[in-house]
Amino acid sequence: MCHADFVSDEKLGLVANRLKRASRLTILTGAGVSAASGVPTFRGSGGLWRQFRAEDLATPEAFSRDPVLVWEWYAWRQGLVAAAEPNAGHRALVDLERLTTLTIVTQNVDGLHARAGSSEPIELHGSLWRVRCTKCSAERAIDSPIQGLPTCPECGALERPGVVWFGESLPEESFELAIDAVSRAQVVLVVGTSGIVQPAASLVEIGRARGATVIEVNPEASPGGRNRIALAGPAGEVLPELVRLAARP
Ligand code: BV8
Ligand code: ZN
Repeated sequence: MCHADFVSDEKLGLVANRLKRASRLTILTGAGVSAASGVPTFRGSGGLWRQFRAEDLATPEAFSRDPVLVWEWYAWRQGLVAAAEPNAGHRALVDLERLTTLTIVTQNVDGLHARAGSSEPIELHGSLWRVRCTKCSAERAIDSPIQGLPTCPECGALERPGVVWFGESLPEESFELAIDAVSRAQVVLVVGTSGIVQPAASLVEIGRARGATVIEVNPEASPGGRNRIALAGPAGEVLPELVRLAARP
């Protein structure tokens, strides 16, 4: 029984069977899958930092104008995520990986899918846990929040967060892999995204155009809207229930 009783058992059962029958499943996640871990979403109530919106700071212009302020924002987020744990929604996707062939395509930069144990999530927008040199592009992984302004160990120039900012192109290889994953999927499961940010949001339509069934897990999913099966509940509750039902013999 879905504790929060957001979605009827009958509907969950139908969707779980659909997931079970899919020989290929692609899961597109956004900030909502990390909400239960205490990581604020971008456009939800807790998404603001001081008086700034993500679109104000996550841009090359903001960084060249005030790298200290932008690095303070990213260090704050790195601290939040470092103190967070993957939640039941992330863990359910790890369990689901044992039941069927799936690919996770995430817009999130928090690294929580990988920390939960999902294999090779495609990180469309990069990661909080990578930094890149603004001069020689040398990239390195970090495992704790940045203090002050980081400099490149290779050439000494200023490093930037290893994420994709607004106005920047997505890593070509990642986006190609994501297009391939939705194009070959029988089911595209969309979890915790407002579908505002492009080109990530277009992946759902690409999947549907190739014949995939689209299922959405989101408290704000509109049952009748956008021709998809809507499970209007929180990922941390709906996904574990779905996987429990799909795992039944
Ligand atoms: C590109 C990394 C062009 C950084 C992010 C004008 C100028 C330039 C570009 C544009 C423009 N107008 C539009 C664009 C395109 C732009 C864009 O889409 N803008 C939006 C704002 C309209 N896109 C870009 O700029 C992209 N690049 O277009 O390049 C180009 C082309 C050719 C050559 C050169 C350039 C780059 C976009 C990537 C931006 N980077 N992140 C960082 O994180 O700091 S995007 C950022 O938003 C995050 O990655 C985040 O994941 C993503 C999407 O947000 P969501 O994940 O959906 O989160 P949101 O808060 O919106 O929604 C949360 C959802 O969860 C809600 O629906 C809520 O109901 C639900 N929820 C809440 N709780 C739960 C839940 N669901 C389930 N369970 C719960 N418990
Ligand atoms: Zn360098």
